[in-house]
Amino acid sequence: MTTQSPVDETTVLVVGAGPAGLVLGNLLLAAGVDCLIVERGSRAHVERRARAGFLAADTVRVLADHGLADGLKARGREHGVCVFRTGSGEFALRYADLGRRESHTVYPQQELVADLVDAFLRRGGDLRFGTTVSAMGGLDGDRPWLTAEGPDGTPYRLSGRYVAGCDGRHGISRRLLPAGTVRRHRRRHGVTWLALLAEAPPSLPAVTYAVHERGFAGHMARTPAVTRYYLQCAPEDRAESWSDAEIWAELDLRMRAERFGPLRRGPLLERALVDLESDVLDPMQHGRLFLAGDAAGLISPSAAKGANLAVMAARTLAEGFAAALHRGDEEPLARYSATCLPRIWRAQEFSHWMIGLLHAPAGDDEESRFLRSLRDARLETLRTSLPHQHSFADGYVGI
Ligand code: RFL
Repeated sequence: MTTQSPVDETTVLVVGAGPAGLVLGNLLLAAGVDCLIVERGSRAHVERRARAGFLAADTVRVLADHGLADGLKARGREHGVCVFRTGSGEFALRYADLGRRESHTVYPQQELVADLVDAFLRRGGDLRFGTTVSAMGGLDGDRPWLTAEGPDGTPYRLSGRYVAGCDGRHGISRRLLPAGTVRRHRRRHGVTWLALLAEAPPSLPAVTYAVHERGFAGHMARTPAVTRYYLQCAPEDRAESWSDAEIWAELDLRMRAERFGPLRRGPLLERALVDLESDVLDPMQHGRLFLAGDAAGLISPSAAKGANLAVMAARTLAEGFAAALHRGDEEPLARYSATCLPRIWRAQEFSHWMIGLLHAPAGDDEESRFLRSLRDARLETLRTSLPHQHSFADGYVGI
């Protein structure tokens, strides 16, 4: 049930009910800080939006420390191996036995979001679905405000002591950091994926990355009945222009099904194009506005870091708000960007390296040939060098 409280004054106004906003909201309530979450989508929409699935051990610890991990402990699955398939064969990297010796928990993002919504409402939180923030102001003063439009379309004002912009890459908050105070760091990686969700059990026991002359293909378990696949495609492709038959044929080819065994097919529940892109703002705050998650630091899904970074930023921000409000200590909030950005940049660096590990241009020009040979050398180093495997394991599962 959506709660609709008459109260329009709170302490922390949270925009967006994705992983960042919901973790922040739950941690604030647990710390005794009033907050209110405003979310544009309906509850059904946010609880069905399939995206991430791989949660790092650090993320799971943060959730468990705050009583938010019951669902993922009960239904998530531990995952500690990834496999690379190339023209010369395949090799498995048991990253849970290397480096930090940590594994992922595979738990679909929409199930985590549903658990977080449920926990927030059970704690008595005020969560307004179907409500869009259309304006924000007073960020330089001590009483910032938002204009929100609820399901009936009537605008109303909300005010608080702080605003947390957790409204993702297309949200309003990131546009309100004044030009001149914030520097944007952006890269479009020149790679496009067709992201697919198949109603089919995983075909393979591990995440499998296939490097093929026709482009990258990936296989990632989500649940015992649903599997995510990725197919690199041309940037100008349209998701609908791929037929189901073409998708499965291309997956078979790139995953080398003839050699390693067939993929389990099923209806495609979702297909969407994802342009691999990074977009980091520095600082992630201005006055009383603080950004968290994709709003502050979009990362390509190549290394499955986005939802994890969102949870970690929400934890840092919750601690900052609690320190300021309970102890009058503004220092952690003042340092918020400086605390988060090194973590974001380490994840960006690893994610960027993964893009170069898995992709290279197909052309027969000199540069394409050079980049393909570099990619092949990287894969060979990873296959044969134990120090590189330890370092990969740290970057892959660390956050
Ligand atoms: P979200 O999840 O986008 O939530 C933002 C929310 O803000 C709302 N909103 C507004 N509400 C009110 N007023 C407005 N004006 C508003 N504007 C926006 C939106 O409706 C939305 O509900 O951002 P958040 O919380 O920062 O979380 C980020 C993660 O969702 C994202 O990083 C991950 O999904 C990225 N990602 C992955 N991350 C991982 O850690 N592991 C993975 O395995 C993984 N796989 C993926 C992914 C992202 C993918 N896509 C779709 C790019 C796989 C894919 C295909």
